[in-house]
Amino acid sequence: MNRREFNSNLLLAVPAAAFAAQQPASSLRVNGRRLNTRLAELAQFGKTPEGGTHRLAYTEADLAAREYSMKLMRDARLDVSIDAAGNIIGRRAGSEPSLKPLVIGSHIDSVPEGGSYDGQVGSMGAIEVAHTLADANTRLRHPLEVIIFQNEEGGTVGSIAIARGLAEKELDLVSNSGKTIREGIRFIGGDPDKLSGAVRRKGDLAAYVELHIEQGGILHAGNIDIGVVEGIVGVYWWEVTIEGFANHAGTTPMNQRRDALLAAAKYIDAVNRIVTSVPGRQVGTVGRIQAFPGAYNIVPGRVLTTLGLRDLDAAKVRALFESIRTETRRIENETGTKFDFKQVNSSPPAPADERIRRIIDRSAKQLGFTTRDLPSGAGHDAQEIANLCPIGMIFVPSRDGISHSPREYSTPEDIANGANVLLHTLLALDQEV
Ligand code: HGY
Ligand code: MN
Ligand code: MN
Repeated sequence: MNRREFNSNLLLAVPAAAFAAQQPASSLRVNGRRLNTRLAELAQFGKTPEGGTHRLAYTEADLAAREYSMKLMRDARLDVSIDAAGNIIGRRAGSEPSLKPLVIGSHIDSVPEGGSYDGQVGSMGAIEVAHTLADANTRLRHPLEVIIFQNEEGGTVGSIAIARGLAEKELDLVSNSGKTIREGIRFIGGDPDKLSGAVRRKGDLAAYVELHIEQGGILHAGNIDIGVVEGIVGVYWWEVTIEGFANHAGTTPMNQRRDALLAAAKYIDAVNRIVTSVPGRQVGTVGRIQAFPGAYNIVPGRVLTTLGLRDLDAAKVRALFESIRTETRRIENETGTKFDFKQVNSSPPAPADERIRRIIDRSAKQLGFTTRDLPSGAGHDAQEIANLCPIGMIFVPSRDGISHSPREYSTPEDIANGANVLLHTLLALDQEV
């Protein structure tokens, strides 16, 4: 007996009254075929030979995918606009205009050489929910907003712009596309000189719910349909510059070198050693490294690299960073180099709202799905929007827990399940907040 048969047999055994409570309040369901067809079409923008997606924010592929998504929003009878920060916003009025909007959405930009589901499932799923409501002529009490946040993979840039505003120094940061954030915002139709117009205040939104792939292996390994997210880890990034001294690789004795790449090797090992030295689920990653001048016959005089730290506990991240910094000071003395850390992203951890978690869990079970509570080891726009209103996240399984890879995959059935849970969570929130 498979999971679906087990669930349907289980429901037959439930007494009538309890059975009624088990049933979804509405018979509405998303159009799974339409949703998965659109995901396949979206994947064409920046498709890689390996079958993944390389659609960096602020590139031509991103622009084309944005145009495609705005067309789908219009087909779903949403009023579409782009805010000053370049976020795409689809709106539909509610029957009670005095209420604050219920917001759903995600992102469609990808990491370099990434997959076709991260962010995309939540963005297309949100549009599908809006389209299903329009097809059924179901108007919510609350206004509805579907938001596709810009440049989530560059550090939740679009949702920071909405939740707390972008500082001048952040606008000068260079994104994966090579454009500065300021140039990128202009490239996608925003106006970096009017960013205050994109900022929302606490209380401006009633609630935000994001559908997303798990990007980890808990649901797939446990054969569980839906993940109910407990909270999202804090995500902290630094650009790390290591200054040594470039010199002749043949005539410079080994004990007279200031080798920046040797210092980097000791640094990378230290990050792993320090992060794994304390119990818990914290993670530390060095994701990129470049050595200069970069020739066989020159001792590397300069290294550009990175540091990424994550945990549900911000204090633990601070402590880990201090330990790493102390260790790099020792490496400086040992190698005659100098380390500089420039923080480029700081997204604090965000707990999901208890009541929204219960509504997600109830909606999923009423639809006959199995559920499990779990934290998010990935960062999301939801953790920025948590500064404005209560948030919740719905996960669907990622095959073998693979993500940020062309091998990222979720089944069409799981994707449709997640969109149905998003639909029913939205309908319940519309009645309960
Ligand atoms: O990096 C992350 O966790 C997210 O996928 N942007
Ligand atoms: Mn994502
Ligand atoms: Mn991602």
